[in-house]
Amino acid sequence: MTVFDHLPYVRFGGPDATDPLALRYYDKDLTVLGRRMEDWLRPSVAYWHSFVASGLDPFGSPTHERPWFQGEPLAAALMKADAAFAFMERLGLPFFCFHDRDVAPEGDSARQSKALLDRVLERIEGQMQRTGIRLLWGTANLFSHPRYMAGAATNPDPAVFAFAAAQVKHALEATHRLGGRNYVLWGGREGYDTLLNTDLAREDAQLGRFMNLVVEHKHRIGFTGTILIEPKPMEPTKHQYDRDVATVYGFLVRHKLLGEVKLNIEANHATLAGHSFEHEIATAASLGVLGSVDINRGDPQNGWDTDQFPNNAQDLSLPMLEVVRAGGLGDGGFNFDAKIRRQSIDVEDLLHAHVGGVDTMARALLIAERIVLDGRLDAARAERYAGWDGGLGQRILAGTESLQTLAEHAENAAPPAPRSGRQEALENWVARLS
Ligand code: XUL
Ligand code: CO
Repeated sequence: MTVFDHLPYVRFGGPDATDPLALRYYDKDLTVLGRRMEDWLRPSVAYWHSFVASGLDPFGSPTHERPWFQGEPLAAALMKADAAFAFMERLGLPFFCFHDRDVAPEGDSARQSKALLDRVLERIEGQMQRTGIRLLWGTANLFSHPRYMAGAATNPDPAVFAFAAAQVKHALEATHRLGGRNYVLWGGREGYDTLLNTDLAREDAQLGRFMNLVVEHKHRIGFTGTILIEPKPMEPTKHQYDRDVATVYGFLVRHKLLGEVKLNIEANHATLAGHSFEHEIATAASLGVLGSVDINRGDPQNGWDTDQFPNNAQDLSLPMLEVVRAGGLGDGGFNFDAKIRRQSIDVEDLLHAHVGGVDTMARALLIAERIVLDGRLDAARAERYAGWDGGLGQRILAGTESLQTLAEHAENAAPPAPRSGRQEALENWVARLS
């Protein structure tokens, strides 16, 4: 028996359904732009937010009661695994994601922690077989334990680097064992709180070496999934090195990791960096490094990572359009890196959150489909750049023009006439299709 056993199995009921836990839009087998809806979205449950978070905040104690929050740690972890799969089975989404420390307790040594992880993996493997739920990605928690307070790979102490390396080795092998499709590195403590004690050049070199070691080990063990870095500009540290997509791209180039590592883009991390979510997705796609998405939303009035479930399909339609334009996420997916609020203390709240979240994504995908099928947005964009498709534009890009020849061209031609960007007309098209 688990605490989730009394929850109903979530079913598709269509837009007119009256059951609050029925799906209105997420119809996993519906064909959207030639692909099943589930294959576009590949939704995933985050083990940490759904089964580990307790409602604890900087001002107050845990509010969510779960039986596995107490008792002998290994027995509690096994109980948590059974409950997690009972929940996910009822929800019916295809994937989950986890940190090593979400699923298994930390032991007294790196060796003991690995043994504990292996014990729980056995249970998780059985549950995955039973339910058919797959692993989107695994990761290592390199930020909670005090040993990582000054960073993991970027720690001033190489012994901490080695400890983190051991942890990532075990978590990567665990991900491989469970058939995970990606492995994520989020550098929560890879940054600084003050420049007064920080050597930026050393820390960049350390982080670059660490990522190269991870890639080397991936190939050594035959893991065919994708290594992903998750950008975030700040929180928990004042400044994090993986600030945003463009910054991480520079890091990949600098450390010769291009082609080996892609990005996991999170909505609320994009907004923390002062970008829109769609900007980060479009930037990653244009640079060829779009990997996966952590889906959530921030609060427009708060400047921190509130990790709320998405609930506004119109807001999400432009990020979704960028995913569709990129041809989808490949082996990636949309992982709900989102948590229920501290006052949401009934287990039903967790189901409502995911049902609303996945329906919002489905609605956003349907809006993106309408925009693509309508075609006016793409046509307007193509027309805007049409000059670059022939004559002068092609010669410039091919490198056959010089400042000298361009000056001659400009001096002999009539000055170019400004043309409207038509922003309001385009915004109206999108709004009318939403
Ligand atoms: C933290 C965050 C993490 C990563 C995985 O802001 O997003 O949960 O997704 O470590
Ligand atoms: Co995340």
